[in-house]
This record gives sequence, C-alpha cells and structure tokens, in this order.
Amino acid sequence: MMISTKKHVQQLAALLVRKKISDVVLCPGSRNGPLIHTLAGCGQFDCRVIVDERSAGYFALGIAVAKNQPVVLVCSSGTAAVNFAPAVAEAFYQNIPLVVVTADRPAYWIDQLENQCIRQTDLYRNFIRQSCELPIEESDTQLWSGACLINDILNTAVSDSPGPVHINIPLEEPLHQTVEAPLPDVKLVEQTRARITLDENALAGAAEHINRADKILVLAGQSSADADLDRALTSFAANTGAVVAAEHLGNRQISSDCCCTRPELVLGSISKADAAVFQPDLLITFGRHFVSKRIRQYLREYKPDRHIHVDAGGGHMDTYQALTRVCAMAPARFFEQMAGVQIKKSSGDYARAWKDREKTAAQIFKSYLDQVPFSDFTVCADILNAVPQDSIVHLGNSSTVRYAVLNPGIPGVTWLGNRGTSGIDGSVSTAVGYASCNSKINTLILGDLSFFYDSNGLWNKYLGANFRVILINNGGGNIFSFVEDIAGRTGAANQQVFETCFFAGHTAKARGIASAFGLDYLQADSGSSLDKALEKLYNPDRSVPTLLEVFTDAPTNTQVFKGLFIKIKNARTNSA
Ligand SMILES: Cc1ncc(C[n+]2csc(CCOP(=O)(O)OP(=O)(O)O)c2C)c(N)n1
Repeated sequence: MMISTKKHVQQLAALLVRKKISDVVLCPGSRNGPLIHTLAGCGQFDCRVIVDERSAGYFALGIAVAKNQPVVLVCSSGTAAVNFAPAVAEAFYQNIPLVVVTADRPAYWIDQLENQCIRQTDLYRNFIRQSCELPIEESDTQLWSGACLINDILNTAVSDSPGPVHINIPLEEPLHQTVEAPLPDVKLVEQTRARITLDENALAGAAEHINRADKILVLAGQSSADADLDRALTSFAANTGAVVAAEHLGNRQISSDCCCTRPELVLGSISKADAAVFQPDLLITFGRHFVSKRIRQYLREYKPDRHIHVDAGGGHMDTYQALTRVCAMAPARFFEQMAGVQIKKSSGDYARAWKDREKTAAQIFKSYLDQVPFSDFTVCADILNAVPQDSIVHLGNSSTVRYAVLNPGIPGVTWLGNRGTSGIDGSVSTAVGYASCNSKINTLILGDLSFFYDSNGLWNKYLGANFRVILINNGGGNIFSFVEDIAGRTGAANQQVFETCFFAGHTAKARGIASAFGLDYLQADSGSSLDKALEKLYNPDRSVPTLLEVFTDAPTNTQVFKGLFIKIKNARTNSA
C-alpha cells in the first residue's frame, strides 16, 4: 500500500482503522495531499470524493445517519474548511458523529500573506464536541502526544453521546512524498462503555412522580428507529396511561392506542376553553427537535408541574421552561426501567382525550383535503399517498416538513430531515449521502429555494437509481406567507419588499439541472398530471435517479394552508 510519509497522518489512519471507522469523504486539494495519499492509498477505507465542501459535509452527514457510525470528512486549508461549518453545526445539534479533518499550514505561516491560509484552530468552536490540533514535529514524544489526542477525540466521536469532532493538522512541505508501507503500529486507548441504569432510590423517586401524575405526556423528538425503545415505551404508556406524541421524524413504531402521530392537528384544535384538558402534570421528553411550533407555544403557556428530559448526553433542554430533572441515560433504558416499577392503574382518560381529538381533527383534515384546490397541501398529501412502504423519506425544511407532519404516517417508512439547525442549505446533499448507503427507494421532498440552494448536492458520482427528488416549485419561499408578522405586516406595508426580500420570487426551473447531473425529469402542474407523474416516478422498472418538479401557485398555497387551521379550530368552537 502506498501512503504519505507524514507520520501523524499515518497514525491517524491507523487509529481510524483500529476504531473501525472506515467511511471517508475526501475533498480535493493539495495541502490535504498527505491525507488523500494515505486514506485512499492504504486500501482500508471506503473513500468518496466530492468537490464542493459544503455539499461534502452534508453528504458525509447523510452517510453517518444511514450507517449510525462516524464518517471522516477531509479537506484542504482555507475556505474549504469553513465550508464544512454548516454540516458540522447540523451534526452538533443532531448528535451525529463526523470526524472532520482539516489540513492546515504550520502556525508560523498564518496571517503572513501565505496563500489559501486562514485561522483554522478551533474553527468550529461553537458547535463541535471536541477539537484538537496535531503536532507538526515527528519526534517520539510528539508522535505519542499526537496518538493521545487522536485516541481521545475518536473515543468522543464513537461514544454513546456522539457528535462532530475536529482534527486540524498543520502540514509542512513536501506534501506529496509517499512510501510503500503498511500503516504503523500505534498506541491504542480503548474505551469501555458503561450501561447506565437508575438505582433503587432514583426508581422509587420516579415512581412517586408518575403515581402523583394523572396526565403524563411523553414527547418523542427527532430520533432514529429503536425497537427496544418502542417496546419499552409501549409498555410504559400502557401501564401509566401516558400518551406519546411523536411526529414523523420521531420514527417511533408504537401501539396506536397510546401514540398520537399528528400532534400538530391536536394542537391546532385547542382553544382557550379546553386548553387545560391537554395540559400534562408530568412531561417526559427525549430525542431532538420537534417541528411543531404550536406544541412549544402551548407547553410554555400550559406548563407541566414536572418535566423530565432523558438524554444520554445529559443535556439540559428546558424547551418548555419547566424542566425539573435531567436523566443522563439512553431513553430505551429509562423506559424499560420505568415500565417495571409499581404504578397505580391509570384511568386512561388523558390518552383518550388526545386520541379522540386527533381522530376528529384527522376527519376535518380529510374532508378539507377533498375540497381544496391543487396546492402544496394537496400535492404533499398525494405524494405521501404514493410513497412506497418500507422506503426512506427526506423532508426539506420550510413548508414541506410542516405539511408532511399533518399527514398520516406510512408503515415502515423512515423519516429524515436536517432539523438540527433547520437549514435549507444541505437537504439535497444529505439525502444523496444517505441514499448512497442503501438500496431502498429514497424520496427527497423539498421547496424550490432549498433545491436550487443545494443543487450541487446532485454533482457527484453517488446518485443511484433508488434516488427520487420531488421539488415543489411555488416560485419562492412560500413559508414566509404563513408567518403573520412577515406576510401580514410587511406584505401589507410594502408588498414589494415582501415579494423580493422574503419570498425571493424567481422563475427558475429545474429541468436543465436534472439534465446536467444525469437525472430523468418529470413535471406536473395539476392533480391529474401529478398522479400520472407519481405513477411513473415509483414504477418499479425505473432505473435512473429522477426529479419530479411540481408547479404550484403561491397565493393559493397560502390560502389553503391557513384555511385548514381555521376549519379545525372552528369545528371545535362550534361543537363546544
Ligand atoms: C441556510 C438557510 N438560509 C436561510 C434560511 C431561512 N429560510 C427558511 S425557509 C426559507 C425559504 C425556503 O423556501 P423553499 O425551499 O422554496 O420552500 P417553501 O417555503 O416554498 O416551502 C428560508 C430562506 C434557512 N432556514 N437556512
């Protein structure tokens, strides 16, 4: 095997192998030559190459989510490293392990008018789990120190509470000297993972809180599939009468008797008169972000007496300004233990209230859907009706994800989205990275600004026949028309500012981009053309990645979206 002569780089590669981290995304450059020579040359890594670093970062994130394993991300110096920042931030807020490796000039050349050279030390300091800088000298002491730093940082990346880590490597010329040699034997520091459980006292305390609460609400934030967690959660809810509210991105597969999968519909129906019915005595949360803004507003106003947040990393997430306890353990372990404690039998009234309300709101949703004109709302429902079971759906930020969570779930579907920071800059790249790791159908649904922003995500060799993009082109950022303060105030005061500076109206179409990057192109602009296009899109014989562009009318979309919640709320007021 041919590897770089740089010894710190050799050690890094050797330790990655020892830690079983084998997925790599390389971005071309010269300063990172030693890394490229070694990682691509030693034959022990699965290397992909992506030119655009912003896209590469998100692509790597998609692989890390798909494989539930750390992915190494390598770039040259300068703005190349800065372009990783959005994906690093997303990884930080979603607890996704990325091992970011940036090549750098030696410290003495920084700010000395050297080319492609910026201050890279601690570049991601506000959203990185751990950072280090390897020594430049190759003495035994410096190699020992380098190995210690790498062991420490890789152990963080593979811990039970993972996240992105950054290794900055100053490299002196010559950069491209290679040697035919195996990776070196290197000092390995292993890590023992402990299984954290609650002791008897903590269990008795928790049982007491549960027994004191008549109304227990569990909020399952964005998470990945976990059968152990689902089992434990189902028995916990059955024993305690708790209701579990889980949006699609929560990826929970639990009994529908206790699970409310469309909490946004329930929240949209709550009025002042019946608000107290849904107020929990005890709130238990786990997972990451919730899409629903209504749930945050509601729980901040109607606070629970107690709020327990369960998080392996022990994060203090006081989202509802009512946090009373943090349980630093895996949610599956927490609910397994909770399901085993002595708990008084619940009446089940609270869970029934949520489920009944969800049922009524779902009926209103359905009849509304049948009445309203072709719009993003009907398009999203049609798409989700057509999505194959047991496939992957990637939701773009902005209105797509909001429409999606109003719809029923789909059996066997895994739901994904960059909700860590809700950026519109990496949805395509993340979905392409994820899709490159499996053979299931992967559908990315997103808006036009999000699509054009990250269309470079299609510029790589890893697009497979399993990849489908559905671009809902409403000519701008339609979401801003839903925000009363923006559309209502700015729009009324200065329509032109709204149209150009918020909505960012445009007439771009995606056909040319599809052809540039080798995707088949379909389009639709009505209910019937959409049905036909969806049939073609999901035809089992389809053997090329395909983009379906659906054209809708922004003012109609806004009217239809706002009308739904008026309908749901009015139905309650009329029946109260
Ligand atoms: C990187 C980044 N820049 C800006 C924003 C602010 N933002 C949120 S939604 C949005 C508009 C998105 O428009 P589009 O993708 O067309 O979806 P639509 O609103 O039409 O559903 C913008 C600019 C963001 N979330 N992320």
